Amino acid sequence: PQEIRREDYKEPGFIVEKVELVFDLDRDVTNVKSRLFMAANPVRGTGKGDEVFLHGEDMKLLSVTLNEARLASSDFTVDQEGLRFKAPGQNFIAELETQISPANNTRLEGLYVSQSAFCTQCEAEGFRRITYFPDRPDVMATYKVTINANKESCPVLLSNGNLIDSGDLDGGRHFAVWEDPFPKPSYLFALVAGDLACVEDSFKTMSGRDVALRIFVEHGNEDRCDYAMDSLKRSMKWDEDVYGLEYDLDLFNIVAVSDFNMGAMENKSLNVFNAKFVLARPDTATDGDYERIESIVAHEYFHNWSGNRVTCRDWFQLSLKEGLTVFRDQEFSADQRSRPVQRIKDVNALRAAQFPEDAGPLAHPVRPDSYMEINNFYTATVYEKGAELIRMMHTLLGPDGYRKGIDLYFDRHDGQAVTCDDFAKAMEDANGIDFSQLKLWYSQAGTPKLSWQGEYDADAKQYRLTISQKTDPTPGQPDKKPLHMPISIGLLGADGSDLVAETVELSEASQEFVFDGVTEAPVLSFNRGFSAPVNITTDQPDDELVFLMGNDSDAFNRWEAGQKYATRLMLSAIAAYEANGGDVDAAFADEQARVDAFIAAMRATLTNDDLDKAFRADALVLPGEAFLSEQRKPANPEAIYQVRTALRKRIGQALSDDFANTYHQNASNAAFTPDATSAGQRALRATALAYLVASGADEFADVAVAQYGTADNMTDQMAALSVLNNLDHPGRETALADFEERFANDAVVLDKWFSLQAMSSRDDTLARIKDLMSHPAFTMRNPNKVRALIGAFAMGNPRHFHAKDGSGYAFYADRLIELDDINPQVAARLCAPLGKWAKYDVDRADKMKAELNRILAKPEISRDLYEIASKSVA
Ligand code: HT7
Ligand code: ZN
Repeated sequence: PQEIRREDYKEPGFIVEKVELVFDLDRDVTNVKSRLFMAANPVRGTGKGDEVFLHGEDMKLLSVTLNEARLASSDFTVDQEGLRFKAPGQNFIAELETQISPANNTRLEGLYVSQSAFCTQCEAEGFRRITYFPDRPDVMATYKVTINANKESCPVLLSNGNLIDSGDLDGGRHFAVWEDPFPKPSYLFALVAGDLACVEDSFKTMSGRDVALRIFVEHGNEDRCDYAMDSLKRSMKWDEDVYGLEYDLDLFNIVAVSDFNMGAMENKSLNVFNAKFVLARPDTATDGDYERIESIVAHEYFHNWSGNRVTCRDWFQLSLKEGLTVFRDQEFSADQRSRPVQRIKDVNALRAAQFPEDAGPLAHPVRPDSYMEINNFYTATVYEKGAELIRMMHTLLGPDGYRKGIDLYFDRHDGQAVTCDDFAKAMEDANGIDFSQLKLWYSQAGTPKLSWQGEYDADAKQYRLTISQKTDPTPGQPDKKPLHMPISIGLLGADGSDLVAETVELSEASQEFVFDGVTEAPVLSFNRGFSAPVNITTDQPDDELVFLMGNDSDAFNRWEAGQKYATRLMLSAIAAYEANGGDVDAAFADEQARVDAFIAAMRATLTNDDLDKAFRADALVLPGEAFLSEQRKPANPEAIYQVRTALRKRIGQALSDDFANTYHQNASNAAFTPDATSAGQRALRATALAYLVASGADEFADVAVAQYGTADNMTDQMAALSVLNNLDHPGRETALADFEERFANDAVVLDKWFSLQAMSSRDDTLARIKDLMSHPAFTMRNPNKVRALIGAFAMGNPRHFHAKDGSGYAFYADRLIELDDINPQVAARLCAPLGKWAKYDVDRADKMKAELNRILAKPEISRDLYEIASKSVA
């Protein structure tokens, strides 16, 4: 497959001003007629006789008509990429008639069938599977869409914009006509048709307009839409309050579908969602689910401005809309819930997905320079690191300067398709500053490593801080430049108060900052709030970390200090475990004093009632196995698992009374509400239960069994089931069987059951997964099922995925090969875990590479999977 390069960007030769589409919907043969009002592009100087190119893939082309004259087959050419003909003039009307087969569309790109409903997914390049069109985001047109369908099976007919006509047709069919007044790129087109239930509400905008809000779901799910609807209304209000941005149509629709490649899609006024990010009822959804629904509903809604009103010039600019919109949804969640807890969650996600990506074979800049398949670039780097870049702008400019920049960006570019440079320029112009060095974050891949050295001069009452930065080479980028970044710091006095709290701007490879008036030797709190997305290599003494855990006024860094201490402790124990041949008790023998000090600090956090419960729950969770793997080379998954499990056991035993108190004190008889405070209480109680069970005392497994049986909400039930899941306890099978029976017909909830078993630390896990593949509810055609069972195994079960005999790798590669023929996009997204071979010992690395090569040898491998597997094996 060919690489597409950012530097080769050319304006379109011809643009489309208006599109009229007519769909005759049928599961097997859908007829699509399109009328394109086209014009030569003055910027390119094209005109009559020049070649017009329309993208198109996997369709049957029935006819091409230009200015009402049907073309003979010799007047156009069609290949695997699209259709070419000569322009009949500067302005002309092109009419195309195509046939597609939605029921056979297992890729879930373009028009497909989910359950019995028709739906579309056009980002990034799905529209070219519906009709021939210049399917690129810088071609923006208005759309008028007519949908004809069987009235009984498809009573609901939806597209973007406003409904302008509808009525009955012969033969049991009916039609609806939708018109979207806002010019949009083809990736924002959507169509949904099916027998769906509708939940309705409304929102009054800041200028007093009433907007009808509708959520469409499968019949029977109407009572699971309240939280999504409430989240939507809160998002609309927040965008008005914080960004001054108002919704621009009188209708906003959300449709939940079961088969979806990603989380959700921001099609103009017709968002399509993976059902798991809409449906929630206390007995079916956990607090984590509620939280994700809130943030994804907000994310898609925020795209109405950051993505739809102002869109991307080309797909290399994807972070223009995604980085900005992730930052917006993170801030929305921080305002709705606890700001520090939200930051911890976001940084955990960044470290779990983006830092490894930036350190591996698939590393790429926030604004990539080339791709084979754009679907492979919906990555943690484009999304999460892109959001960190916007966050740094926010920190450097302050809230007012940031808002000035945002206002200018939307004023200047409303209705346009623009670049990341245009965004940065608006920020610069509104604030009269220079972001040229900061913009390197767009183009330079890799996570910078920072080290610091502090020196206190008691006589001068001065603290000198030297910060150095270095970024390791990444594929294609051997030399890195120093980056510009804000570093928030605090200098703590012995009583724990801030002697200094400031944000400094690092821009050189090594730079000194001097703080005057520091009256005593301070403890440094570095990179507060994770102000810059970097790794820090300086080791701070244990006692300073304990001090920060108990005193830092920056809650994020209180948590961070605990994570650092725990990581350090576990890394030494892992090294000892390996050195002594796998004796976990011996591994901790030399660490007793440090373990005791750490446990005492954990106890102080657990019992500190001044701290938010959600924060305490987070602060008590040890860094995960995947994170620890990133800190070791070669990573030894068995040693990591054994040491982490042993430390949890020690903490559970040492703090057994405290955890038991916490568990009992945080029981609640009140009816479930999904608010952050109640969720924090449940999270703390779940953490206590997990440690009590980890302590190994049998009585607590019985407590978990009892909790599973009596809980009136899914959060408490899953908390119990997750701890039972790793045990050899009869209660495990009984609870799993009960869960399966209760939710046999509930796809979204049953996925939790598949995932739990895929992530179990028990030795029979892989055999169980193989059995579960023949479960009646499992199918490789549904991405949620594949992610729940197969994806969860590779990403959530490092010990078994990396089994020494290579059985985990072989099983996984078989599934990717099978999946590639069904849904290449999902197959490619799941391939990354095999690409981490360089982190492991030679034996494992060879086995992982052999599987990648086996995948690459697959006949007719997709472009999607080829790109990931070939870059990973290199
Ligand atoms: N902008 C949306 C991305 C998306 C997507 C991309 C490729 C293939 C399928 C997809 N579904 C959704 C989602 C978002 O970031 O809001
Ligand atoms: Zn998005």
